[in-house]
Amino acid sequence: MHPSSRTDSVSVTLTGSGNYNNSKQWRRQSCLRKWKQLSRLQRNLILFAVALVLVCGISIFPSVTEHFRGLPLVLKEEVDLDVAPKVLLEPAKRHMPLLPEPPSEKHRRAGHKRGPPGLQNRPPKTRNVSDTQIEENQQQAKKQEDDDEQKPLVNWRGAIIEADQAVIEADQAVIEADQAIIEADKAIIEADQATEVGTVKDAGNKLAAAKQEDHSNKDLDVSRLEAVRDAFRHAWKGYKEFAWGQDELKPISKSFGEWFGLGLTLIDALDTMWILNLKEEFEEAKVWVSTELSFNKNVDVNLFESTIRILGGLLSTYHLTGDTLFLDKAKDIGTRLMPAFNTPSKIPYSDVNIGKGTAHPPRWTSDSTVAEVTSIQLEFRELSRLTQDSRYQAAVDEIMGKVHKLEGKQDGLVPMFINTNTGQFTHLGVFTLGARADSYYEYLLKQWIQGGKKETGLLEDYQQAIEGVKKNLLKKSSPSSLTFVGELSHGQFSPKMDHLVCFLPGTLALGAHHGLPADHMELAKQLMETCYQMYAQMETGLSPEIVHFNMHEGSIQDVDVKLADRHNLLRPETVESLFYLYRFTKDRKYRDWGWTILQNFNKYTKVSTGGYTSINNVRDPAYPSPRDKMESFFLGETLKYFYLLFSDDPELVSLDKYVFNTEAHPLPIWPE
Ligand code: DMJ
Repeated sequence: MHPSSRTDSVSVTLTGSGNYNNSKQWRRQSCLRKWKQLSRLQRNLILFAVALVLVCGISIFPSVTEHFRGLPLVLKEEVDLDVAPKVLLEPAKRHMPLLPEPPSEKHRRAGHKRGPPGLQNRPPKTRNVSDTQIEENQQQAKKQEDDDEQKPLVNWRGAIIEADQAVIEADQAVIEADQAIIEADKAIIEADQATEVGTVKDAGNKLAAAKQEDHSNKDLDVSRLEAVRDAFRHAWKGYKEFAWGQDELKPISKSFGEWFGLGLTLIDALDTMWILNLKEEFEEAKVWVSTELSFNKNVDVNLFESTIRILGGLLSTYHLTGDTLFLDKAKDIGTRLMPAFNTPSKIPYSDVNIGKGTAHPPRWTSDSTVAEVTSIQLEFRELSRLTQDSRYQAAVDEIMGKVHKLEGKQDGLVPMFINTNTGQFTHLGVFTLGARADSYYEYLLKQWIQGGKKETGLLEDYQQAIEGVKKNLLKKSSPSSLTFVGELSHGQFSPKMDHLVCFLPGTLALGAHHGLPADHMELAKQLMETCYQMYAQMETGLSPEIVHFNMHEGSIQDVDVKLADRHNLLRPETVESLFYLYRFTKDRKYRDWGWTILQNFNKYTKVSTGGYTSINNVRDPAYPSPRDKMESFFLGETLKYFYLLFSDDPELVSLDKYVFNTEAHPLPIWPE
């Protein structure tokens, strides 16, 4: 039976033919008509099939919906990224786990969260997907992170972006700072280059200025040197004209004074002429020495004065010229002076008759002056060295040995008198660096230098004495606080200072030059200033013989000068010290000070007809009151030190080869 089989088949025709009407009502009536035409079995089969489809559809619905639910998010994100990159998206939504994480794992992660909050919002690992899926998810997440890192302005990671931004900004700042440093470096280099150029220019300018100054200083120094030579010529003119071969010129009266009758000024001035290169004058003086000078005379001479001026002058002239005439004469006078040492104590008498060969103390006393008996050593020691006759040196060394051990010193300071019979100090308790003691200190140092710095007893005595000066005699004046060297009389301090004390700055500086403590040089500078002020504060600009310093607060000026002390004898000590200070410091102020002093000598002591004169009153420029006497040391010392002060040649009597005696006659430092 074939029709039943056709009836059991389901034939569903969904589309009609003929007049096609696609309205909703026509479609509803058509479907109903066809449903009614079906058999009961067909209808049940169709209902069953529909029910089956519904059941299946419901069972697979979640995975399908989830599948289709995830896809658009990614697409949306991609769209969002492209279109609206700054839109904030929740990190948790982006990496929403397909299944919730087990609480234990979640807790474990939370306990190990590190870093800023944004960094802690990392997607938890999924547990309900395969490893591939996890990997894919991780790769996708990483890719996204990488992408995001490529696009730092995508700020879904909020703080991280901000942190990154901060890092970027910081990096940027570092870069900018680096750039700034580079710029600054460039600027510095440019500035350096500019400075170098400037420095070179500056240095050039300075060099030019220095050269200019050097030139003008040289011109100045040359003219000052020439001024000293002029001064000497003028002094020599008066001496030659009115006092030739005599001891001293009396320039006002155009005559001469005799002391020893030995041509004192001429001999004292010999080495000065040599040093000043006054050849003509030197030659004529030499002729006189050669033809006229005789020590075979029945005259009393002062041991000290004739030693330092005559013996010293002849020895130094011999060294400078090499002419044995002067050595022979030196040996002659030295030998004639030796009787002075024949005393009970071996402390020499002050006076010797060089013709008779007898000696004696001054008529009124048996004392000698300490400075006199201790300031003849350089000359007699040198005479022994030159003649190989030790008697000269032995005589003067014996004095030093005795004085070294004598009682009566105070902190190395010595009294002013020593008895030729007992060999003891007398007039104890009075201490000065001025008259009668001054060159004792000077010769302690200079003998030590002369002998090659080996005689440590001399050095010890010198250093102890300087400490004694500091302790007992140094004070400050008012109002200018000048350091000065006063005197001590039985424990009583007196602010009295002789111009003679102004040898001390030079001697202190010399000691420092030869290795003694630097504070000696400091003291030398302070005292140098004081000695200059002794000139500068006077109306004539010339120092008196003695000053008294004011120590009371509120004093108007630092120095007072007693009527009896207002004279100036053309003494050298301040100029001598200026020479040492300039040699060792090269401070031009010392030259300028010297120049001022020389000008004032020219102004107030120069005698128009020839020569210079001592004056009675340094406080009266209108009438300084000439004394009518030119001391031999003005030519022997004062003018020589002026010349050496203004000379730029350190080899012109090098202080490393020579030591000046107390009359400015240079004697050689003994070779080893
Ligand atoms: C010079 O004869 C010597 O310098 C001596 O040491 C002190 N007196 C005069 C100069 O003033």
